[in-house]
Amino acid sequence: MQKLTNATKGSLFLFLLAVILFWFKTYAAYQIEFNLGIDNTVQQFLLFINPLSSALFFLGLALFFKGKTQQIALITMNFLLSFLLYANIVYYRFFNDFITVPVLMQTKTNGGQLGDSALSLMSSFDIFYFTDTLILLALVLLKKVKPSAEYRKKPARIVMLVAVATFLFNLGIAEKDRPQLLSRSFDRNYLVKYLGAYNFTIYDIIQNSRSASQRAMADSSDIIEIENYIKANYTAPNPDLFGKAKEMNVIYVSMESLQTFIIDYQLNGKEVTPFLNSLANGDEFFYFPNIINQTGQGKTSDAEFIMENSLYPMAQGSVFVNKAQNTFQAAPAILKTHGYTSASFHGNYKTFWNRNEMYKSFGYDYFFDAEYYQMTEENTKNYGMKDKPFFKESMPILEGLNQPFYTKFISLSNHFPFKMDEEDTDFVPGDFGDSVVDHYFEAANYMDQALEQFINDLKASGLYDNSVIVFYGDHYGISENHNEAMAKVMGKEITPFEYAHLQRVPVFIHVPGVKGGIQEQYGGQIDVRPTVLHLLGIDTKDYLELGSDLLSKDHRQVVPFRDGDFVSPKYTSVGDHCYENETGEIVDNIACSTLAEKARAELSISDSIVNKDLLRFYQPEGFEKINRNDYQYLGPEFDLMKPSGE
Ligand code: GP9
Ligand code: MN
Repeated sequence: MQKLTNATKGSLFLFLLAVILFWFKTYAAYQIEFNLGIDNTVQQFLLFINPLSSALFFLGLALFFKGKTQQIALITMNFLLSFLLYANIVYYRFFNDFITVPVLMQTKTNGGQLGDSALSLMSSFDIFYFTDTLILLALVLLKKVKPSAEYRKKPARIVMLVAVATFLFNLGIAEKDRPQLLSRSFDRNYLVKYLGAYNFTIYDIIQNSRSASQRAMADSSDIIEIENYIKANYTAPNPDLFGKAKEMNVIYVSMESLQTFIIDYQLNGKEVTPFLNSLANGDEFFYFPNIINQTGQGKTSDAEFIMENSLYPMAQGSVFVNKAQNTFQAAPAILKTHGYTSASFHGNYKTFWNRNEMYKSFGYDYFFDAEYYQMTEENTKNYGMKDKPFFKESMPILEGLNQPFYTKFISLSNHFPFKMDEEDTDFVPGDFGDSVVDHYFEAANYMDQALEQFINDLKASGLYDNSVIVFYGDHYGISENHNEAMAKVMGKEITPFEYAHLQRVPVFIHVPGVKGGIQEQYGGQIDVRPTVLHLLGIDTKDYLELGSDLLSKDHRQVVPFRDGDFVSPKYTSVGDHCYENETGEIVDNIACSTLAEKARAELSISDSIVNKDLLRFYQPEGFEKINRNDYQYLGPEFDLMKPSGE
């Protein structure tokens, strides 16, 4: 320290002052402006320390200069960061969301819209967010701190090292509290909460530039081969069922974490899902017990993507998060040209899984998110609304929609770690020595009751008789970490073959006036869209999709998982092994090899479409292109549709 000249001390003083003021200001902004949903003390702690690494890093860059330039660099950097923070604050006041690169790219819509009201979103108190810049400026202008005459590398480098170490420390704790935070990147709120508003911006810039370069290298010739493949593999509809639900409403329900093994399962002699069992064994619904989930890291959002686009999700990350700006020809958009109104209902906030951006590309007219529901303490658990109040409060909104409508309800209660509030269940949990598995039964039982309540309400409203209703499990609820307990549940060892078959998710389809029943054919979530569109009398031959109608006699039964494994009626391929379904025994790989090639080809075609944004080069006949700018989900106060009770 003694070696440092006074001038260096002065510049370090100014730097440290800048860091501390900036740090505390950012923390204050988090508390005052953003609703980040802090659940525990680890998150509280992370929120507090997360501005530090970026403050040290960015403001520290100034230390690589000397003299006046150093002071100017410090103040400029401080101003730029403050401006970024403030821009986020103003944007958040209106959109309840953070600024992302795509948002900046489409200033015409978001920015333009914000432009009109930006002034009304600002207040004189906001000068607070620039006080540190002003203090630094005053100190320099009044010559209270002298500029450092010489450039000293050492302190600058130490500061950079400390910044990186602080960031890694921050990231380490965040990953522990929320595994796969960066790779799954499920919600901007979470990234800001764990890593900070500035680090989030950097992360967002990196993600977007990666995505943009893939897209830029593609051109319209890339679509030709794909179109040929898909059209050659088209599955013609079943003529007996085609158009049986013409012009009827569509109601999808995403059943959180529901796996097929639970259907007809009895725990201590008691059915876990008596209502769904009655549907599975009755004739009002088609019941498909052999549909596998094809989701990847995007979980619920991947399931939504597959169901509505009949394409595969991404191998890594969530397509909802990474490709929301792409051109899609999703079910709501297809049905729009047939006069349908579309809406998604979900008792969680709209930024989760970037739904509010992706739904624009899908052409959703409405998105009824948490803001439309009574998110009281007793109504919510974990990510949001409990299923019973969720469906209850959704009913009046649903009844208010123009018909025919295409709707989707995303349930939440049966979510990891599954434990229910006492007042919501009297179902006795399992006793398999694994809390997650044990509580899965009570949560699934609660969801079953909520679905029964929903169907009863649909019957009472008359909608049951003119709506196609699709229930689907979104993805597994119990991961392989719980194989030991699951072996007890299933009464057999969970081999890789058994685990692959545990990836089955139940699919139910009700078509008014059509007799249902059990449909044993193998299929994937990818096959549901062509099945439903054909029931509605819309031929899918012009769409670039990879699914095949489950109810057609030509239905294709080689069903790829996202990782390239697959299930087919005779063989199942997992990793390097080929299993015979009948025995569950490993057989020679030759049996699987042709099928494996097919599975891989389909995945790679889908990956090309998604990664290179190829649908922008393809115009299906009669389809009206979606313009994302026509859609905004601004919440009840901006919508014509009012939330229930108003
Ligand atoms: C959150 C809900 C759950 O909105 O969809 O997401 P998940 O963790 O299942 O992907
Ligand atoms: Mn889910």
